[in-house]
Amino acid sequence: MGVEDPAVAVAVFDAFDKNHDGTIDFHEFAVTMAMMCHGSTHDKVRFMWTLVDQNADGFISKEELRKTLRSLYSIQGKYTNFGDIFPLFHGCSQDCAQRVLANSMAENIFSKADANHDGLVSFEEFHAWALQDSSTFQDVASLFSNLNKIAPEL
Ligand SMILES: [Ca+2]
Ligand SMILES: [Ca+2]
Repeated sequence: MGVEDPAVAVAVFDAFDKNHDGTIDFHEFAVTMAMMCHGSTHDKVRFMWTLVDQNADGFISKEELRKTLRSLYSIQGKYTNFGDIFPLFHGCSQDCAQRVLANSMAENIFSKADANHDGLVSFEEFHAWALQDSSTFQDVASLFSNLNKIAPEL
């Protein structure tokens, strides 16, 4: 499939494989994508959480967030030239733009979501952040929606 980081590929797979039988059927995929487009904020938060908390320890580390965002931006980078959207990246390689975008988004989210400053984001913190900072949350949600485009490769 078209995701470079194996850990993210596994997490994407798990998130779609609702009945954990090791396969993703079209129904599971359609249900997940419909939820990502039309679901409540809570549903979207839950879905994102499953993907980002790669070691399933109940917390998001900045590294987990950065790696997930990196993969999501690399998916977006297949369809988008970042230099066209962000003048800042004009003349930068896609790889460089993806790294910078992922790092700055991870820093941005952590600075707002890690309310108790323990260096980790709990589910409650993540959920509270999604409600408070809805414009950034929507940006991230639209990145997750790009998973739709790699569906044929899954
Ligand atoms: Ca974790
Ligand atoms: Ca925290």
